[in-house]
Amino acid sequence: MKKIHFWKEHIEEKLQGFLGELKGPKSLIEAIKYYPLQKGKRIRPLFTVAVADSLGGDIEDAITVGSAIELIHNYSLVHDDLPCMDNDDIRRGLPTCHIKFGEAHALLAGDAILTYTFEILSNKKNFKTLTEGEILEIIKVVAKKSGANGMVGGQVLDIESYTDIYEISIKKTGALFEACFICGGIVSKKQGILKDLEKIGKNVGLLFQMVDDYLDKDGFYSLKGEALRDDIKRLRNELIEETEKIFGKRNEILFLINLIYKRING
Ligand code: GRG
Repeated sequence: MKKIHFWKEHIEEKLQGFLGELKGPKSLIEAIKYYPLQKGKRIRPLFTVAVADSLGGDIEDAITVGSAIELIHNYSLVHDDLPCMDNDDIRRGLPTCHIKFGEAHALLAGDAILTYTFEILSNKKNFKTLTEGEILEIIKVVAKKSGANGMVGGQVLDIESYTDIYEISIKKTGALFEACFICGGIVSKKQGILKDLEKIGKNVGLLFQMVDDYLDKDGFYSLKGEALRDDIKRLRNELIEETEKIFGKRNEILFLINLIYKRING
């Protein structure tokens, strides 16, 4: 827990640092900073750092990559809240980005967060231990998992009321968690286990979405009702087993999985 707390503080500092360097019209910069600098769980970057920590990767580089993925997550929330999507007025107990800054600024802030993510990732000076090849690989993974056949694709299936909730969730939510795990592996120079890491990331995303749906009583809950609790428990147990196989019994990844799981018990 001590480690998680320390990493979370560093992720927040890293985000503040990156966003503090960004230049542009004042109104746009304010809208860009609004979500990423709010209090979030930072669960995605924490997984990247926890994976790197368990595999002997450089923590500072993992924090940089994780923070970049956290920016993608925040851009997706800005766009997800827009009137043309979920049309939400409140997020994290505060007015949503478009309510505070207007729709056009929120749309453009989301665009700029997305492009800034790749500016950060493509700057070799932001990394201590990664080769250009590894940086390129990370950029490719993050782009692919957040794009048309990943998070954005999942969002499209969702708004089209596509019926396969597993496919929607694996793409909309799981793909970014897959990126977190794969990138933790790349930072740690463990090419041989990237497929295994991707699988764990997918199932962590699925667990996250199932728990969220259980609490909101929608999505998977609409399909399964209270039986969803058993599915969540089963998936959590499978995940713990898979994770222990690769990382052993003492690591922060297990703690983060249980943090997601425990939300169903209030
Ligand atoms: C609009 C391009 C585009 C994509 C949207 C929003 C989205 C894709 C995916 C979110 C999927 C998701 C995780 C849904 C569950 C809703 C939810 C709880 C989102 C917030 O994620 P947290 O809990 O947020 O990690 P914090 O506030 O901790 O950052």
